[in-house]
Amino acid sequence: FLYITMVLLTNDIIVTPTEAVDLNKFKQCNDQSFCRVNRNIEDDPSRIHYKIVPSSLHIDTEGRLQADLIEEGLADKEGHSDREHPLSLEIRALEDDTIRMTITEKVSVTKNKRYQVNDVLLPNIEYAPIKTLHMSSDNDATFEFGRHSYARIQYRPFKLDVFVDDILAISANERSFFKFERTLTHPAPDTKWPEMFRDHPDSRPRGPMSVAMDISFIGTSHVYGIPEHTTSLALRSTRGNKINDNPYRLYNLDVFEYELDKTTALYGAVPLMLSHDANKTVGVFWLNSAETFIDVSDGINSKYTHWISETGVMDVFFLTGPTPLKVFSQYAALTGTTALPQLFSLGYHQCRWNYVSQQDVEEVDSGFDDNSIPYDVMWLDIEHTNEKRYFTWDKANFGSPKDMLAKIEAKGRKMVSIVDPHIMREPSYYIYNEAKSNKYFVNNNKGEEYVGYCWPGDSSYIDFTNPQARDWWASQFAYNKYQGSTPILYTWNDMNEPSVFNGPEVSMNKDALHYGNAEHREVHNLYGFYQHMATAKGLVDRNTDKNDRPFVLSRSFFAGTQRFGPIWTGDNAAKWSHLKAAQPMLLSLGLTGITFSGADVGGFFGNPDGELLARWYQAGSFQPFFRGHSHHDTKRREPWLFGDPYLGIIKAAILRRYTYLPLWYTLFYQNTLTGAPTMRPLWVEFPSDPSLFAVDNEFMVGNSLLVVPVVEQGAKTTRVMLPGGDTQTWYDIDTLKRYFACHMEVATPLDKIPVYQRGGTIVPKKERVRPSTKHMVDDPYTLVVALSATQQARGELYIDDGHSFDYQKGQYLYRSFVYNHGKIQSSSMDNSAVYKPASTVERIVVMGVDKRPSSVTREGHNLPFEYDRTMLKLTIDKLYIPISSNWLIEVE
Ligand code: NBV
Repeated sequence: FLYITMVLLTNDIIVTPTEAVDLNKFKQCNDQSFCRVNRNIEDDPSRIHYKIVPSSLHIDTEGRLQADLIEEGLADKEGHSDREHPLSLEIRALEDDTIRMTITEKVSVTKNKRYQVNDVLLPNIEYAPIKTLHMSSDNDATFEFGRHSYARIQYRPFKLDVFVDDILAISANERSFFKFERTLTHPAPDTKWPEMFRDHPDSRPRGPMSVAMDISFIGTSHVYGIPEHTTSLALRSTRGNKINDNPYRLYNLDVFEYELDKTTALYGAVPLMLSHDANKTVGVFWLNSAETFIDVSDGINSKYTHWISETGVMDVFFLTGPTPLKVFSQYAALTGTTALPQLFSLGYHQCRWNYVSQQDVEEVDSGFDDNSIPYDVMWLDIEHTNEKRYFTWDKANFGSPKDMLAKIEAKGRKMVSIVDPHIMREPSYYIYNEAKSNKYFVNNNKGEEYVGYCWPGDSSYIDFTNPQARDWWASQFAYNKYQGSTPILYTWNDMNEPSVFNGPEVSMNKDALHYGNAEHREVHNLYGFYQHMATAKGLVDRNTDKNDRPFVLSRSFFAGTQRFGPIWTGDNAAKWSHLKAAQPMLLSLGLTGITFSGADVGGFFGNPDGELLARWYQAGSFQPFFRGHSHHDTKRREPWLFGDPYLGIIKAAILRRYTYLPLWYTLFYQNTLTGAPTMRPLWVEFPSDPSLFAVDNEFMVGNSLLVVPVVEQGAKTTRVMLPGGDTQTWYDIDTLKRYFACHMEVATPLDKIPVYQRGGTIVPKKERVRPSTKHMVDDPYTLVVALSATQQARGELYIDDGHSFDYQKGQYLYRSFVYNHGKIQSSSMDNSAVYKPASTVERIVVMGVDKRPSSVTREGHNLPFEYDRTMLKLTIDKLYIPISSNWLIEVE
């Protein structure tokens, strides 16, 4: 017994090798005056109310609504005291049922203008002029926008109500929490301005400049989004709860050993919140890159939220849905959709900190072949460099990178190397030198090169907010610059919050200075976004034909990051709780545009046992970005190191991922058209069922697969809920057994992850086992038809060359498959698509066929088929019909 206890204890110690995150290292709302003054506004009876100056309200020649906003008690005319220049309010309508409200100072009293986020919004946003303003009473005016919405502006106190289909959906400043700390023009900074956190001073030379407002979502009890946090998908209240009385924080940080179920900040930030109820889905996008806190609480028949940003202009978008899919496309119209990934990047990625030498790389690579496990990408972490000088190689262990890359390429695979934003301050390092002489580094508050401590020791940080610095950075990926790189080497940007080991909260001082004299506090949440942007550009530009889609994984992110590449959820741990937390985290990211995301499979810190690792592969294989990764202190965990039964289970999970790649690729293409996430909460697919609104232990892949990851240790059974009305059918993808919507307890031995295909869908698959995606290009397709109760189903398939931009010139194929009462038809969804792949439809499997067909024919010819009476399964095999052709098969 004693022995067992000791083993358990030791194991425990190995699983959690270091102390959990020290929350004292990180700020809370109360540690900063900007958050405190705003958050306490609720209890302040003397708080200032704002009003619109009615005579100033007008629509300008471009259809923008404009007005002056002043504090209550001031005269309704301009020319009051200095301190109180009016604020200017502007509201614009967009083409797509969205309005944008911007509030800023009418007169800039200092030479530093308030920061307005650039480059996050797409450059070609289409505005639709607001035509008329109805003065409905002497205290408000209304205007219509979009197809089904209108807004009402109340003058006194100022309030904006947004109506969808005549129902009040969003109310801004309903509770009068609006606050706009005017830029002050003291001759010298006020003594109250500088603030201290632990031993880190923040000089705050520009004084208090916060912007804040309350926003109520009416008629709903569920809000979502604002990643990155480790809480549930449906956001919980942050007020009136003694234990969790901390607002959600958006401030990109490198949090060592992060904790679960916390509203504290993590690596990335997307200030987009969605609300959903059985009648509507709407969204609010708060475009601000400074530190932001968001309180969520329960209002009367509504969800209250309170948004507080440290500085910047107030720039808010109201997205009026009214369906989940409409909100996704409205948000995509603002910040863009996911860059279409290369097919290889949807395969399996093998990473570790570190694969230590070329030989190590070769051995791990061969291990996959020896075990007949496919994989696509081998990753190199920081140790591959010459002492953390990025863009260089460690001579001793990676002396001939081109040979190594050539061997990987010969296998049809790719590699990724890490390139962090901190640069070793060493004059003989060419990157440092060039950046220094071009003045491409961030400066400290005295205007000298900012120095922080990171992996290379004393480091300086590229100022990616500077467009010239970005171009210069991009040019470093040219093959003649990045010696040893070849076209199959792609990139990983880590530590780009940015992480500064000796900085406040392990990040950069807020009074550091960027391009255009912007303070770090203004641009903090954009730092990684801009590095990601510059790196992706570099990977495109390095090829003379600029025709290879980039692949860059970033840890830090912001709204719009989806245009540059995937992100992952950083340093999780090999714990069951972290496996569980991955689902809500990835679902939240998907709802806010960043659908190409994943969590380190196996957990980064600590050692998973075979069971946890196997369960993690099963879950990860149904998540968008699928990469195994581990910390250098952990034991090696390549799939074959665990023996039976784990190897077989992990292998089956990876193989299954590869069979579903046609579905994943199609979903990513569809995201480029619609913005809809590939991995979705159930409520997106079943929007009128309130019992699903908080579900985050199950998720959907597109509209077809329902996945129930097993996240409990030793789970012999798992609770499964199959949603939909009484007639909704579901098919277990392993047994093909048909179920109707229900709750049930499913046996989950280690080789079983419950996954169901929804009746009414057709899923394209490729079923040959190959070493990597490159070998699958011409492989034939299987169409898996899951019939609805009314004997119908439909699905789509997108194909292109998998790697170039030629699809933008028509080199693709978008097919539709429809099954309708025995007729299966394939047709083109898009006649401008001209791609002609060599692959064919080999097999059609139809699930839910109630009786044996008497015949199956194509163009009058009989086709052989098999029918399985117990499984209600019809198989039409060996068809080999070119995937690009139109056809009709009849089942009678
Ligand atoms: O580069 C080393 C690691 C990397 O493996 C990990 O994925 C990143 O999230 N990196 C963080 C820095 C050190 C973490 C303790």
